[in-house]
Amino acid sequence: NQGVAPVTYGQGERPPRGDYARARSDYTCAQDYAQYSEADHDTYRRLYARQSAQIEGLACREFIDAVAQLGAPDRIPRFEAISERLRKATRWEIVGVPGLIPEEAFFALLAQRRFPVTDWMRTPEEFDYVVEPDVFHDLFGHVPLLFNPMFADYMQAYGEGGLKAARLGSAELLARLYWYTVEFGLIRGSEGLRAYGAGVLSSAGELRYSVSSPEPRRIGFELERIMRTRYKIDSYQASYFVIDSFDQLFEATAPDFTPIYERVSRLGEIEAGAAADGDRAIALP
Ligand code: HBI
Ligand code: FE
Repeated sequence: NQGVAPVTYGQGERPPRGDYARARSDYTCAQDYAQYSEADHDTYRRLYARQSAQIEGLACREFIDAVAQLGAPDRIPRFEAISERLRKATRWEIVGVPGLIPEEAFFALLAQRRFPVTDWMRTPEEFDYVVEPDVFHDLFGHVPLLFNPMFADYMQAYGEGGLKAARLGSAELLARLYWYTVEFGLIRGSEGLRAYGAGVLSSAGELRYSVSSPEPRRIGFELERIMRTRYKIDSYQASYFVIDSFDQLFEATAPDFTPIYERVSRLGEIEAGAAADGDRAIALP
């Protein structure tokens, strides 16, 4: 346990929260369950109650069917208890991390079917918005869909693709793919337009906004278009990308990305809310 240097995130000037001194060299750490105050458990209970009350009709069916796997809704779950169920379902497990970790360490964990879950809880004052992912964002937003076999396979393929991209210096393109699928992705299935991205599912306001507001642009999933598109980290998304199925997402990670990187770097970036040639616009029902 030599401890690791904390990672600065976003513009890189804000030192992250979390106690990186207790992390192993792969940035993982045991969930420090003793750190949670009654206020922390109460914050979890209130966040869970607010989000779970609004998922019907807004979150995708696969998420709604799996969210109960988090266990009791009134206290912060023990990661090991969730991992026991998750291993049986899709051979994934969740591991504690002190907060955001460097991209390569993050990709490496996903490639091993180990999802990093930040173990600190936001303060009651941050109830509506916390800048960095906390234990609620990671557990409620990311973990339920890891119980879905196809999505679970996509997440591992994404991690493997990320390791390759990092070696090619293209990790930013993979970060955009993560942003517009795993964090803010929408899916249009038999029930209509629904959210599957963790950033949307764990947000009080953006969940409804993403699938029902006429304001944002909604574009059919297209890998190169996504890799060209910049994103904003501190407001609702100006554009959302829509898949038809998790199979489609998994298939998209199959090809070798190298030629895609070359084309993307030649074609140039697209601003978060802009339209681009060839966009397949997805209309509201
Ligand atoms: N670290 N703990 C943690 N959780 C994330 O979701 C995360 C990260 N580091 C980097 C990162 N996400 C993104 O840059 C990915 O696109 C790699
Ligand atoms: Fe996240």
